Amino acid sequence: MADLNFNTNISKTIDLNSSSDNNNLHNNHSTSESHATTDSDIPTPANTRGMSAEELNDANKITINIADKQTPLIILFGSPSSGKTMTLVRMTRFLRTQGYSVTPVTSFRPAYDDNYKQMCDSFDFMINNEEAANANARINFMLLKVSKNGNPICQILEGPGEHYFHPEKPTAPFPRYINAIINSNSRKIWTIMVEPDNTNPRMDLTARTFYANKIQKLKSSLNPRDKVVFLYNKIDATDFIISPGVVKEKLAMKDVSDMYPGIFTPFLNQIPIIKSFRPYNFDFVSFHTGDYTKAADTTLMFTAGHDNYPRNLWRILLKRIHG
Ligand SMILES: Nc1nc2c(ncn2[C@@H]2O[C@H](COP(=O)(O)OP(=O)(O)OP(=O)(O)O)[C@@H](O)[C@H]2O)c(=O)[nH]1
Ligand SMILES: [Mg+2]
Repeated sequence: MADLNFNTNISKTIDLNSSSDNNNLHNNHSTSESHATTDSDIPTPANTRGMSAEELNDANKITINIADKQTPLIILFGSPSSGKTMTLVRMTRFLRTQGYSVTPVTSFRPAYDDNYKQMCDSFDFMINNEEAANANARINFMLLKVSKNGNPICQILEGPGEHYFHPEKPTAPFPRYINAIINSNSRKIWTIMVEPDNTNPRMDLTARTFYANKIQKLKSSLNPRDKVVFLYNKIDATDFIISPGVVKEKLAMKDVSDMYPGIFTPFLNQIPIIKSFRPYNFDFVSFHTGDYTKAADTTLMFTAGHDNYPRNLWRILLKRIHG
């Protein structure tokens, strides 16, 4: 079983020319407005987000610690700007209204990660804040524990999108810590984010095709008891909504399959009778974290979306946590 506790020595030097691979496909370009200053590979105070110099230079040096190996892990897997952080924010708000406790796991990152420490201290403030950047800038690499009446239900992991899929280095392998999670014995639910074709300039058709390839590879290394949920985020940017939380699911799935060629292929159900009523062995859910409006001072303001979206997602996650 892979060990989910890593240690590393901290180097103070940052080599701006260094890169763990040379698979650059596109030149770096700016993404959606909220990420205009954070998508570069060049370390700046805005995009270091608490990682050490060595970790920034080489994601394979990243140190994480998942102490609780018994409580299932929900991994928010997605490209940069696909909405992982805001999904976490939305789920936290919703789960708290349902009597769950949602708290950061303080031991997840080493003590030198000041961003993580501050994030743990000001988590409630960030979760309830109406300025999207307050969550986006801080909540980037974290582990949450969800409990009810003191009983742990699941842990939710979010990491920087580039670690899962880097649109400009689409064939780069996963950093070491993600491989360790893949190979660990913890029960895992992979929540794979997808989004419409017009919501993320970095995810053009070429990038989406590479993303689909990456998902195919991921599937081949998953433990057979791992579960997969496809989360179609930013559903508000599509025509598939009938009413809040009620979505033309078949059309939405076909849209994903067209936009990300081959993404569902490895999940085709092979079992003869079951495959006639359940063609794929994953769950599919449409999601809307909320609405984003620019205030006069250009601050991006967040308004939570309808409760039906987190309710639907939680119902599926609970089913997979227990099943
Ligand atoms: N229209 C729409 N936009 C959304 C939605 N959720 C997120 N966004 C937009 O996507 C941006 C990025 O969301 P994040 O949650 O920060 O994305 P992320 O996956 O955490 O990105 P990284 O941390 O860079 O990997 C937000 O600032 C919003 O502008 C949604 O439901 N609908
Ligand atoms: Mg994020």
